[in-house]
Amino acid sequence: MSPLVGVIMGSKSDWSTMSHSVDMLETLGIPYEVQVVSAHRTPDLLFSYAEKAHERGVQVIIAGAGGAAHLPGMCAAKTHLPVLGVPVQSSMLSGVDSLLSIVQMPAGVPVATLSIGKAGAINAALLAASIIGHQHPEIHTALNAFREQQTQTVLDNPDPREA
Ligand code: RP5
Repeated sequence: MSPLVGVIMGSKSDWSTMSHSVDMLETLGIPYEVQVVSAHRTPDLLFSYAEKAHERGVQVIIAGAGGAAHLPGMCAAKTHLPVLGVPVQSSMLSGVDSLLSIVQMPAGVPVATLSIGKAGAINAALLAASIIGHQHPEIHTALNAFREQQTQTVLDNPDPREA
């Protein structure tokens, strides 16, 4: 099946964070593609990726980057697809640099910005499921099942002292 979600990241060093997006996409049964695409080191590749993603059937792009994180914004500038930006936790500034680089887009070129790190990567996949599920009801079904299981896990484990 052709990919519905494109997961891109600025460096292989982002994989330990962005793998959480991929894990959640797999949990929900969403076909995806994944690739390193750097805004700074491979700008031409970024432009061609963003311009051609919709031709492959991609409906949402998840873009993770750290530091001077221009990848999500530049990607959004070259596609009409929704771009979900994940700020990767950087070693020097703990990801605040990544967050601020992604979140404050000028009016006219939106990036839906998630939280820093693992939580943002997981939530990007869940948000992609919400968006794509309108055309693919089985994805909404999988998303609802995940949420029901998450709720039940909390209800079944009310004692915070137990592992
Ligand atoms: C960004 O620079 C990447 O997204 C990564 O988070 C950061 C550092 O990249 P490496 O030097 O580890 O390749 O472009």
